[in-house]
Amino acid sequence: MQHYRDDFPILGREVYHRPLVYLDNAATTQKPRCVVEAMTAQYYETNANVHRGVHFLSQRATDLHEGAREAVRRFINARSTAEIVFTRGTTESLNLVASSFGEGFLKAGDEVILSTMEHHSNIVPWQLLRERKGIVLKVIPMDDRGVLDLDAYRALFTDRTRLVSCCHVSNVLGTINPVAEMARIAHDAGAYFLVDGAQSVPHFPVDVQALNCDFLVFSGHKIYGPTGIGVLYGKEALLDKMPPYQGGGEMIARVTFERTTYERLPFKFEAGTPDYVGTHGLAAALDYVSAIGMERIAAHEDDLTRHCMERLSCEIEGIRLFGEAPAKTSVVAFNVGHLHPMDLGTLLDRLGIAIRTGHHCAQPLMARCGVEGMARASFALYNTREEVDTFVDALRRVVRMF
Ligand code: C6P
Repeated sequence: MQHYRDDFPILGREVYHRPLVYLDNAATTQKPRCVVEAMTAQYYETNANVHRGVHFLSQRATDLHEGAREAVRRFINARSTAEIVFTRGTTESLNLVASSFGEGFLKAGDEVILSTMEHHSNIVPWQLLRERKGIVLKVIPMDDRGVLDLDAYRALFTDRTRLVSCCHVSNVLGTINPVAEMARIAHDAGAYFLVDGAQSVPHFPVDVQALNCDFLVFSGHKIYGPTGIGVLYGKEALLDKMPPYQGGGEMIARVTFERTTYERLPFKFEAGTPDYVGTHGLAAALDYVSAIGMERIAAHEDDLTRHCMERLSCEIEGIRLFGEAPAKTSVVAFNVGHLHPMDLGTLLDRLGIAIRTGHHCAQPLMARCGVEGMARASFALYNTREEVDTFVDALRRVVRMF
């Protein structure tokens, strides 16, 4: 995968006079030239608001925007573009479902199941709903390796369970949850299943029909696309029954002061001018990774993850790795002895190595692991074994300083 590095200009830069080793890809990925150029070209050559004008530029911009929707549909193998709603990102997609599904489908006492390893974005919107509607939240426990307890999961269902909302891959542990099986269990119990794909869609092929999930959410910026654009996939029959999320232009069929009727899917959920340059950039990113092949990307990142975990566990005295599930990818979280992860991150940064430290927006998971924070290295298609080696060597050096 080495030669793809040239597609990412930022990887050639230095920080503190050292070559950049960027290992914070779970937070956001770097952008290939083709994505930036597609967006620049749109601003320079095809900028006009979409779905609104009869003029040439508006028609052309609309074609690009709707073409991007088709690119997303193809990428996750949805049945129809009516099932692809553009949002600002995973967080907004989750808020949309909590708000709209919550409004249309949930009553006081109804239950939503989450897991111990959820990102705050898949916890707080449900808590806000709990405050508004009096729903009940239940949590799937996990073992010390970071594997969800499926027996305990089965036991959580009651006749009030309406929805399970669970990450496909944990942004901290890297655990790949068996969401197809979990969705089947939810469906057998008469509940819907939402997959938070923020950390899976960028790393391996995700097929919504194969998973048979009811919703899937992800962010463009974690899959080499621009910031500020994301996706909500929802089964058409379900989205169709859900009330609008926000009101405004674009989502209406007809407005009078007495009554408003709503547009068909997916536009019912897309109030206001969409980020049509962002969608075009996202489509360029999806084309880019598709041309490389998601299976190849997955194999490469698995190799980096294994190599990193092996070297860390053999060579760093006092290391504690978080997340040792058999099915795991792309993320390696750790602490070393009593060293503060922030100190590790700061000293590694001085050596040119970018990792993330802190609670990773998963404080309940930190509590489960008995820590306040962790250090985390996370990989993308352009990372190399040499970079992993540079990181481990630098960490050895840093640890020796204490
Ligand atoms: N995790 C991380 O460094 P947004 O911010 O909306 O693009 O994505 C939110 C989100 C939701 N679910 C999961 C599993 C995630 O990993 C994230 C984002 C980043 O781990 C930023 S906190």
